[in-house]
Amino acid sequence: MIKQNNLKQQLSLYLVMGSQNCKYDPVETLEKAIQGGVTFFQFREKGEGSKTGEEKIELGLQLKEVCYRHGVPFIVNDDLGLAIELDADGLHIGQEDGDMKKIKDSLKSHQLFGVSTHNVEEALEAHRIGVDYIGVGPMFNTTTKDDIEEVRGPVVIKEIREQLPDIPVVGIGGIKHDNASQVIEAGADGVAVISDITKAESVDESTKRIVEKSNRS
Ligand code: 3NM
Repeated sequence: MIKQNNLKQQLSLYLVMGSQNCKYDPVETLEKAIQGGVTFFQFREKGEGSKTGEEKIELGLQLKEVCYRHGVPFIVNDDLGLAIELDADGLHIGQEDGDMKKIKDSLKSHQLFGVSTHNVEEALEAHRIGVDYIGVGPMFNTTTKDDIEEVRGPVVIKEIREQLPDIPVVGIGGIKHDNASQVIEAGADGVAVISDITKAESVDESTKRIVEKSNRS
């Protein structure tokens, strides 16, 4: 349904979030973030304090409902079973989350497949497998994820763009309103953000600020 055509546009502000990242209620946080301008959403219920089992499924259903009401794609992080069970719009995995090709083949044809990459080699491999989009990180320092790779910054996006001019790309890691434009200028179609939205005092204001600052114009 949402496959490909306007994917690059839809990736412009990608909120990645689980309940463990939120200052406020996660359903309210997502609602406010979408009002503020979020265009793509990934349910990443992972790490300390995150929900598991039925609670995770229940939260996923609620967040999916918010996305559907607003026409925002709902992507599940890591958990193929959950992506199928919730009939999500797609699945996003990291480099260590299993055999990429097998996972891609397990998805339904309408489901998008995104992969986290950190350098040109990983991006080329993801492209070879036929992923719909890639995340590239970390752009900047972050405390949200402990096991990040070396920070090389937006230059990695520039390098990937030289090899893969058309692949949909988002930058991730430490992106905030004051550095988002560097990621877009390096060639990304969008920015993926956790804490600058989920930990903000005002979720919608913080989201709007990122939208304003990351505009290409
Ligand atoms: N992946 P924040 S960095 C989920 O480098 C994730 O691949 C990364 O959180 C990568 O926006 C990251 O709060 C955390 O910095 C991003």
